[in-house]
Amino acid sequence: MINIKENLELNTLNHSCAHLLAHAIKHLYPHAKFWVGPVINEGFYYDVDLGDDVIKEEDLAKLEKEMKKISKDNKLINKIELSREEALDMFKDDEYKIDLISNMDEDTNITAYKQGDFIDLCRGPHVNSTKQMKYFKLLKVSGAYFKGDSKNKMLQRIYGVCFLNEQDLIEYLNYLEESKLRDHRKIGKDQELFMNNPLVGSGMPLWLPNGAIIRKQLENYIYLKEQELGYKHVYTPCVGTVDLYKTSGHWDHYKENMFPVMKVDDEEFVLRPMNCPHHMLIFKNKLHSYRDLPVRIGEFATDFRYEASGAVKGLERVRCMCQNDAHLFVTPEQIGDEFKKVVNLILDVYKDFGIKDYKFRLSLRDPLDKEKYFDDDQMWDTAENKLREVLNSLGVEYFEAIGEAAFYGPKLDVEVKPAVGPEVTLSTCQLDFLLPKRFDLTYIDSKGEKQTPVVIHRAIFGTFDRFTAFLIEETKGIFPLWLSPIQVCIISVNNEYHLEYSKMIEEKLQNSHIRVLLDDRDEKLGYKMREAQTKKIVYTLIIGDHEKENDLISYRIHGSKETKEMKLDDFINKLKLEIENHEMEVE
Ligand code: TSB
Ligand code: ZN
Repeated sequence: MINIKENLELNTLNHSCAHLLAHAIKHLYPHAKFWVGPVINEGFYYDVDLGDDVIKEEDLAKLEKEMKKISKDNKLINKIELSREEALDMFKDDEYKIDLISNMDEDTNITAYKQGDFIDLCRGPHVNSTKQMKYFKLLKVSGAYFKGDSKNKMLQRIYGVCFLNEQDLIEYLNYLEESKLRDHRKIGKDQELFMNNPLVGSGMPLWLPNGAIIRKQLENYIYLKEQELGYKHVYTPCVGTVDLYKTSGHWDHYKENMFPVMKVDDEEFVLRPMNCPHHMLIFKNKLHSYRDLPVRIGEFATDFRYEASGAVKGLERVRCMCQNDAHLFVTPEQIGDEFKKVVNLILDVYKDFGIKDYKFRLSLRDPLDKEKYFDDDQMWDTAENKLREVLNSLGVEYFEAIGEAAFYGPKLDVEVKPAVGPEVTLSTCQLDFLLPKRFDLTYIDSKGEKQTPVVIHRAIFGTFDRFTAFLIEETKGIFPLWLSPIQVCIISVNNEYHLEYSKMIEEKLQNSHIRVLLDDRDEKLGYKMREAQTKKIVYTLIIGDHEKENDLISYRIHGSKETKEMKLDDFINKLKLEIENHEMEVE
């Protein structure tokens, strides 16, 4: 979707439309006072103080009508240059404008823009006439504290968007509609996948039984893949002492992303933001020969990170997350091969999930940022060049991003483009020469000498949280069979005659570990079938006379109107196969 702020023409148009909105507000609410009305990526907004009046969603149409009227009037938009005194005098009754003017540098050229009977302090630029704003829409209204400070007065923020032609506006509104339909927070609530509660805290989702089923399937899926590739899984505590994170370097380079210290007796703990230090200690727990390497330590590990409250979003950006993490301890010669295996695992998983639209980002350090990055240019150059070399030999296309590396080393991040919204970083594979040194890790090489291993940090799903958010939005909550919280819904057409047979089917499915719901309510067939649809259940079985007499089941797949019939045992085998193969689509 187009970024309006970055498009020069749309930026000006939207800025002018913010003035058009303010003009209309002034007509309908003459006492209104305005704070700022900037252009944002998605259009524009205006913050307004309406005294005791409140603008609700249903008032937006009225405002749009007034905006259309002013637009039709074809008012010319004129720029007026003002001296500081003139500006202060012109807006003397408006404390918001006085605040703006007073905070301007002495040498700022102060300008205002006038259209008909409306004048607003503004830097511009603007379009020439109100007539140029024809294709706009007011989108929503919310509260916003003056200057974003909760101690200040609450203003009303009205959002809108404006395009150059009707087609673009319609497309954009359709896109917004689609985004709303896919929003994982809404689907998560409707389908009881996860919830939040302020008593637990912001960015700390609670996974409900339906969501937990999905997560468990993802865990089982990736666990098996990792096991086949020689990973050993561990469990470690989600806290560590401050000293642990001082040793790793997190304390010096990652502290602002961490929760504050907890003191218990004589120990100082932090909630861990990453699991690497724990895995380093597990490696260190015994002597290693070069023959043992690579050692691959995996964990589904809970981490806590301080994310700004405004950035927290559903399961996509959380403060408590579970990484599908692993640390691979390798000899320098093994880096290339082991890295390739990780990239192949990522590609394999993406193929299973039908993820096709993604880019590899080589995240490098910012050599000037000595605070974020460990200060050892030679180590960084070695790691970055090695990573480039591996990527080139792999033949994958990638782009470079300065300042996106972890503090301990460069990363290969995978940016995935979802059906709606901006790219998200899911998988990551990182090269680290630092932490093994800081933890004094060693292995014995073929000559019997001590060497330091290199560590590859990697997360295939990234976190289960973010990956699930992505899956919900991709599938619109219609999950593939193997992930679906309820896989089969059995509808007994008439309980008096068909319930017993339906119960037998339910039991057989359950014994085959298929997640089943028997709808034996005394409701009409059509009603029960519609409900199975809204619950996004993959298979709906309809059990009536025909099925009972012929020892059959009839089924419908979600979204299809076609009914097929089958012997129960064949149906069970078909489902088992589809589940085992992690089929994304079923027939
Ligand atoms: C891979 N130490 C490494 C690990 O060994 C590490 O922590 N890397 S990370 O910082 O890049 O995080 C791994 C993945 O977690 C990211 O690729 C991203 O997909 C996911 N992630 C990061 N922050 C959040 C968050 N706040 N909410 C949800 N997922 C997140
Ligand atoms: Zn790590």
